[in-house]
Amino acid sequence: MTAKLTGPARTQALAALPKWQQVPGRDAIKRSLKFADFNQAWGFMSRVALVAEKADHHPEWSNVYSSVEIVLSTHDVGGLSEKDVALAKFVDSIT
Ligand code: HBI
Repeated sequence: MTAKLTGPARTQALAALPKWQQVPGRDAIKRSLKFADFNQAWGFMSRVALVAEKADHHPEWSNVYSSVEIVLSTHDVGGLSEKDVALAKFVDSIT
């Protein structure tokens, strides 16, 4: 089972993700992304989906044309874990 990130480890992990914001009212992080068009947005989502499925760790997200809102949290632990950090870093690495 993945451990919930707490204390200094959580602080340190979030400091490495400056493009992500904490979601008010829940232990989750979010990032809004804007692409040139729907094709670019869907291509991004496809890349993330492949990695997410392989890791068995899935984003909560929405897409409106060229915009993607992505929220990461680990449901199994009721908060943030290293799985969210890894997926956020992957998102950052391809954008
Ligand atoms: N995705 N974000 C997120 N959080 C989870 O806890 C999670 C998941 N995808 C699959 C998954 N857990 C499985 O381990 C089962 O809980 C279905």
